[in-house]
Amino acid sequence: MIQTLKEHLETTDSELASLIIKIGEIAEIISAELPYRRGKADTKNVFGEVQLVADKWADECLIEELKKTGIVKTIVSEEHPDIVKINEQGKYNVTLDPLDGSSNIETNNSVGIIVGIYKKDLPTQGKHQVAAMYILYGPMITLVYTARNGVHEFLRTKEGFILKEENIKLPEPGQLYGIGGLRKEWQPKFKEYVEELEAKGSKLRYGGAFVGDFNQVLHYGGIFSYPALITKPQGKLRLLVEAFPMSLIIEQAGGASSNGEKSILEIEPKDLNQRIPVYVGNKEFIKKIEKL
Ligand code: AFP
Repeated sequence: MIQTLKEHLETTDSELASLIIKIGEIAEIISAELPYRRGKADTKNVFGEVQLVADKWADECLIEELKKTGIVKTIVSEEHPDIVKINEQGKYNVTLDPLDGSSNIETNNSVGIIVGIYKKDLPTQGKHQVAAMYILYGPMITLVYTARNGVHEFLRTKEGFILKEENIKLPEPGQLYGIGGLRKEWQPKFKEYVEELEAKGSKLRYGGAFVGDFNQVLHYGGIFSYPALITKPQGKLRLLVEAFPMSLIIEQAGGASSNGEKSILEIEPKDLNQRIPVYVGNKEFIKKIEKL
């Protein structure tokens, strides 16, 4: 029998459920607009990256729509240098990567939205998230969420988001690896680790959008990493808007997250725009990384 996202969220706090449902609805609006918003904007984001019209628009759309809910207090977005204050009375603080992997738009490869939801004020450790989710625009639109009750995946259909897979657990043994950054920039020990994976028959799958690459690991098992690089020891991914939500999801799916030393969820953020080396996947893969 078909189960909708709303039905699945019936036992979750009603305001949190409405927020997750709302984000799913906004994601559909954004997806429908992507063909018309592909160009480059004449601005850079806080990380000095040229923004696309789509990035900026997705960000504005999410913020405007979330304002209307009345339950969002603040938002930390990849597109804003500071915390965006929404409603002092709001109950939730939200982190947004409004269009993850946006450089994939031009080639029509995967992009998506990554969201973390907190009751605590931001910035705080990822372990305080009450929920995390992502929406993946691939051949289909899927929504993956955890409200700390396991990881569940929904598929966008004419009936709305319907349950595709409940309580996803990372398959054992993990099959894939997807690693960002130039190979010549990887730390020597990490390079050896990857060569070992290759020798054991792990398959490379890398698409250049965290949402898409992560989703493959969730379904096939293995490891996704944007590692510490020789010239960029903090890697590329953003702690608050990218690493924290995905770390909660992977840990809820029975996997592990690490910055090379400990669970990413335990890291105390020093600033909103901090980057972090990311290693997420099956526990046994991540344990080995921590031993390097
Ligand atoms: P964009 O949003 O600029 O496309 O960056 C995407 C991203 O932050 C993350 O989604 C990917 O995992 C990573 O960067 C890809 O980086 P490379 O282009 O260096 O592979």
